[in-house]
Amino acid sequence: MSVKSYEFLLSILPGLLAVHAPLSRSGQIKQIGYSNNIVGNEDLPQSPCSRKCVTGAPLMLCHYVFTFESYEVLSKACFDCPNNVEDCFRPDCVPADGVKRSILTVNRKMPGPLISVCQGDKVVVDVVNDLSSESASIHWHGQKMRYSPYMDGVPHITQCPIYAKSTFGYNFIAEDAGTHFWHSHIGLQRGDGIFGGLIVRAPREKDLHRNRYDFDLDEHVIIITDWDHSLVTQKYTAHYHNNIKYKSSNILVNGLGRLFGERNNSVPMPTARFKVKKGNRYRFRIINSGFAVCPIEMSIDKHILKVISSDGYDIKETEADSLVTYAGERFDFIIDANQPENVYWIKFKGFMQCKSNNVFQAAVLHYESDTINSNVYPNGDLTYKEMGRSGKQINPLNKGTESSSNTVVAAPDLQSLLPWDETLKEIPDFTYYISYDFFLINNPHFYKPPFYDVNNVKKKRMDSYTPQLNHISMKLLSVPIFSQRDEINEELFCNETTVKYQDCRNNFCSCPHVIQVKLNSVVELILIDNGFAFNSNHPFHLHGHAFRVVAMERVGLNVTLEKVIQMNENGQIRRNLKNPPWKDTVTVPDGGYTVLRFHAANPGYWIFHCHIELHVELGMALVFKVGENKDMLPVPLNFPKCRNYFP
Ligand SMILES: *[C@@H]1O[C@H](CO)[C@@H](O)[C@H](O)[C@H]1NC(C)=O
Ligand SMILES: *[C@@H]1O[C@H](CO)[C@@H](O)[C@H](O)[C@H]1NC(C)=O
Ligand SMILES: *[C@@H]1O[C@H](CO)[C@@H](O)[C@H](O)[C@H]1NC(C)=O
Ligand SMILES: [Cu+2]
Repeated sequence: MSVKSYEFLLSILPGLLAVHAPLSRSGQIKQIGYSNNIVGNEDLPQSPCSRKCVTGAPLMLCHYVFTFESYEVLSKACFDCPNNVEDCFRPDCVPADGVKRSILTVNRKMPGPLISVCQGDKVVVDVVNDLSSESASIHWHGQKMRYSPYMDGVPHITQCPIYAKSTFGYNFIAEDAGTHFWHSHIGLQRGDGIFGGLIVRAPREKDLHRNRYDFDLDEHVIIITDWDHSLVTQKYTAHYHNNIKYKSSNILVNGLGRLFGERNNSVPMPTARFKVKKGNRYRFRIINSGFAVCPIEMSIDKHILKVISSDGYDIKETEADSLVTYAGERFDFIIDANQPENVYWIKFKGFMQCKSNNVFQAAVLHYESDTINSNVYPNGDLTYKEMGRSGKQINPLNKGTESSSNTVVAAPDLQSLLPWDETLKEIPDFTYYISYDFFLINNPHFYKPPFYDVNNVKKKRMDSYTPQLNHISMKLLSVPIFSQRDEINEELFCNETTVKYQDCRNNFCSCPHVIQVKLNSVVELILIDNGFAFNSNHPFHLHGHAFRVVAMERVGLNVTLEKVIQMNENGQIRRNLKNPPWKDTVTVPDGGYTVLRFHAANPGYWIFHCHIELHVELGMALVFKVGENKDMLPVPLNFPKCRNYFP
């Protein structure tokens, strides 16, 4: 079916929905009944859009209703979970790790519905915001939205927030194949449960790794997240206003987990379980949906990981004992089920804010066999200490190419299988430094001179640090700068040059941070984590584009912008331009730099931000304006608008 006929069908859809398919809380199947190509689609793995992707076969329109709601872990829908394990898998039961708390859900599931489609399918998601007061949004992480930049899901940038009690219909073509995910892009909602997988498959014959595995199943998607035992906002206000240091409480794997060791659940909770058959090779897909500073190492007892892809871009197959992922990253890897039929631990070890409580989690790799029943676990309890695995590790924490024993997500350690393109020309068109750290400044969110000034509140007791990019905190406007760009006075935009006179190293600077780049130029970003305040780690995500990772190095415990500029001018930053991997989310070693190249070919306003949820909420973000307003696609007629009002 051509894109044109989609457009026609979409134009008549809203009316149909109103007549035949009132929006339902449970997100039930909408049988629109027009053509076999238009299907309503629940989130079941066997949903019609999740199918074998074949070249030339008809594309589909995959329609979902996503209802946002405040909900509870272990609600009454869970009956006797975990005493009766089957009850934990009843409809609407969110078992999590067995600790009751308030959460936010889409369709009373966590993770929310898995969207699994073929490349080129049309995805339509009606987001019904049934929260009592908060607004909502969904970002489709990994989709560049080349033909629908207004569907990027970033409130105040590409659209208005979806207000409580209103519905917004997302509608885009799944152009970018790979392992992706969707998540709320507002406040701290991802941390409270608003996230889910988005898998876009290309026909198998286009897959460069097609002969390396036998199965690529939705049930082998692994979504991991760090987890808390109360609403995240509560933890963060305590962190910032009462100096109660933020510590993660657990890690969940596909929404499941257990408290191991001395924190154990009195009745053990079920963990995630991934079934395989001996003799086969499986493509697994891991998505890190974490929200705090919690890099997670994964390994599987007695198995190796053959990593083949990251963020939807193929890389040369690379074997590893363990793999570290950061918030927002995805990796695909192959597992050979070549061990004796048994159950094996899949181990997840958390670092940084997850290390404080020795947070870890486990799931089960289960070889199907007549003698192994579905509730069997590998023997023994687990401890944090046993979680790590020695040997080759991909994407290690705060390490770069300074040592040849590290395997980082930059060439030559990981190599793209995609051909040369313009991003690899020797001299980029535009080089931009983005330097950051945590700063002790009078951020009015935390301090209020003269009453409690940063200098007169006792040090150590009440230190609240502000993470900033080039000493600026991103300030969102009430008017979305993309969808209502005609109403914006661009003199409001700032960058480090325009705020120079404000002395932002000593004063708190907050403004709409927008960097303009020429359409179709090759942009090089040099990201620098100064690393003075304390040891941390920030994964960065660029919307609307993917990038090549051409360098990644740790310089020392700390490094200044000036030092990196000098290194660059002295030719000491070695860029590896031979097959550097493509990604859309990448880490930067603390006290070091990562160098990215992207081709600014997608006109629009695209946010670039740290993927730690609180950090972006505090303004650790900026926007790339790619091209001029006239180069950008118009928003659809009647696209929602918002702005301040003064009588
Ligand atoms: C839970 O931990 C306690 C204290 O360490 C221990 O006595 C008990 O056996 C553990 N229970 C389970 C089910 O592992
Ligand atoms: C910073 O803002 C000024 C004033 O609008 C503009 O001339 C300059 O090009 C901007 N710099 C960048 C890198 O966008
Ligand atoms: C910066 O790193 C050096 C070692 O490389 C260390 O001696 C120094 O204390 C660090 N400075 C700060 C402010 O952390
Ligand atoms: Cu951050």
